[in-house]
Amino acid sequence: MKTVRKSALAVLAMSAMLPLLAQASNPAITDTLTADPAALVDGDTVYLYTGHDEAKDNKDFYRMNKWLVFSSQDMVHWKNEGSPLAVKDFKWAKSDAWAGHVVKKNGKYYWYVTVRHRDINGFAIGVAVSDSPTGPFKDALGKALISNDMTTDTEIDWDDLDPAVFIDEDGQAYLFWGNTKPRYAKLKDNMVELDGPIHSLDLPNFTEAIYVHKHGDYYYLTYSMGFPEKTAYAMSKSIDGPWEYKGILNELAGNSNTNHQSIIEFKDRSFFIYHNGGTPQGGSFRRSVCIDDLHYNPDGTIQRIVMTSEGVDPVQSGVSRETAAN
Ligand code: FUB
Repeated sequence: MKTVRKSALAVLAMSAMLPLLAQASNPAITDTLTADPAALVDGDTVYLYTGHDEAKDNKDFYRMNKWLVFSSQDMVHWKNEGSPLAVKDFKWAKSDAWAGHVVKKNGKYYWYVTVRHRDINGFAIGVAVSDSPTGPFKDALGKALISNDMTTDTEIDWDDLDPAVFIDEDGQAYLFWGNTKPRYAKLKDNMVELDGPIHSLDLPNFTEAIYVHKHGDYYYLTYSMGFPEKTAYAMSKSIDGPWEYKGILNELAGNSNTNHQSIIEFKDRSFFIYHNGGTPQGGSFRRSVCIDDLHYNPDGTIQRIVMTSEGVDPVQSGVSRETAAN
């Protein structure tokens, strides 16, 4: 009897500890399909902005009409904040809510997105703005920020996609984007106008999903390489380059032929956020966001990502995976 009571108490004690020991898994979000992650650290919260795959199966193509937002304080528990932005919010856009990126500047949140233009052939980049990280967002310009007729040096009409904005320590913002040809331009302080010419970059086997971040003394430029895509990276001491190619950062993302990354630092840890087709019936057009740890070497290079099923340990709980196992 005593033993039974002791075991019951042990079970009770264990279940009381469960929230503390909560462990992530990959994919990190499983209640809906999420692709093309872009994360923003804002105080104690990480906001995760994603696309939403609606393809019925993986013989289909991308069916994407809106974007989603999730929030977390520990990188493990994600609150679904709904969909505060859709293609229909851009009157000049026709379809295709492809990859986007959100940054905060002067207390406002700017969401740069890929859409197909209604009147100008090809893909385009729009920008929406909000006073809150979870919206509502509204078209900040009433027209495209970048349209395909502004970049006429490729033969494809999908070269203007996957916007990513980097804001340097001096407050200067840069818009990066492109497919097959990586490009960047300065943004004015109002965040909705280019400030100067569009520059091209030279990156080996560049496909898309360009993303720029800074850590220590280095700028890092990550991007999808080849097809199916691996994530590669380059480093520089200056935002204007030259960029030194450093190799593969992430291997093929399982059964997804695209690979799209976001890299953040949150509470002294670094995270690599990407997508694969890891949910049941998942695949290249039914993708899901995953999160794994990212580690720098002492010389500033980045260790190759280890994609895991277990995901990351929670931030802030004070209970690491190792402690929990003991
Ligand atoms: O989600 C549609 C497209 O697939 C994105 O724009 C690319 O980055 C790739 O992930």
